[in-house]
Amino acid sequence: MTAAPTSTAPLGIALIGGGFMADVHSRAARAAGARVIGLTSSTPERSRQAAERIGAETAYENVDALLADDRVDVVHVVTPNDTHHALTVRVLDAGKHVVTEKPLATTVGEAIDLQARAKGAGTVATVPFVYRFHPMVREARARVASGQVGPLFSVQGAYLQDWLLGSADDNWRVSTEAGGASRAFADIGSHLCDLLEFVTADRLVRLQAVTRTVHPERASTGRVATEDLAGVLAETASGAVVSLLVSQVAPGRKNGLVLEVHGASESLRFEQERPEELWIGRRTASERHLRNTDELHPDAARLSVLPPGHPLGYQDAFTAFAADTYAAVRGATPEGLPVFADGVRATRITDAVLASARTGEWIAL
Ligand code: SOE
Repeated sequence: MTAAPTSTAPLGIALIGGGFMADVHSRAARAAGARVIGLTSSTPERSRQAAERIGAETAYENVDALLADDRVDVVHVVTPNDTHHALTVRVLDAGKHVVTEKPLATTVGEAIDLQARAKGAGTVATVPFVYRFHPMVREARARVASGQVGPLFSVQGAYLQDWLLGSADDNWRVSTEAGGASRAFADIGSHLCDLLEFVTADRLVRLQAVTRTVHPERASTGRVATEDLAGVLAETASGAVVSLLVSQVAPGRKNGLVLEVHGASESLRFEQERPEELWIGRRTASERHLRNTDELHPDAARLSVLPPGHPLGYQDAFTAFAADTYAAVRGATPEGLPVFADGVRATRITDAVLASARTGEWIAL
């Protein structure tokens, strides 16, 4: 069991990985009060460049050097998906707390293995399903929990991007070797399903899916086996009917995550590109509910760290996630912290989507 730090000195964090997400994680870590000690990337040269870019104190030669540094309490693993399992095992073996990017692993078995190892190590082990940390998501969740929305009839969700629209667009995520068997669904469908289950406190129990690879060849990957888009029909434990669309080839959509739930009394709609709003649909009078600290449920108010009219966004959600991870390292139990069990859940849903797309069958979860 890794002991919680007793001093109130800032926690030391380090990153494995030097891409875009290293920037996002390091900004969040600093804003959450941690000290960004160092970083290591795929080569010593890249480690130096990335450490300089994010302003980390140390560029480690390799992962061993990072793990040997006693100043590091928490390691953020922000590397390509195929490396998550092996690197996270090493972090846990070194007795450090860990944040591993989603997907937690590229197979359900490896994700379960990490969950078991984290439990054995007694460390805090979290996965950045950060959209949970928008105050208006917490507001939606509280409204469902309080019964204001009523029994759920249906849920409609989408997560649409266009950064892989053309066959010339490419990225390591496209390759099965680096990204895993699923791409669009593992990368962003996982966020959507996590948010759906988080907001509704309902579980997907069975699903049917269709996937498409619209570009069978891409510039540097060559032959592509991972999906560009997925359509999912599902049912929840409470009997709600769910329809989801996930695509990385939807022109004009940048990071368009939308979740709309329909209950017997109210509908709720959250759009991650307009995170300061929650649409509350009623048969008589619908409203655009803006973040307003006086009116929010307590869990939403807790995350509402700027006064109304001073917009919070993606990076703030990341900061709140980091702050709650570090609070857990210090022994707290923050509400709604996404842990490795949630990472395992996402890999199971992704697996079911691929299995259904392959067989045409409904898959039970
Ligand atoms: C790219 O699709 C990406 O950066 C995802 O990997 C993130 O999880 C998502 O939050 C934004 O889009």
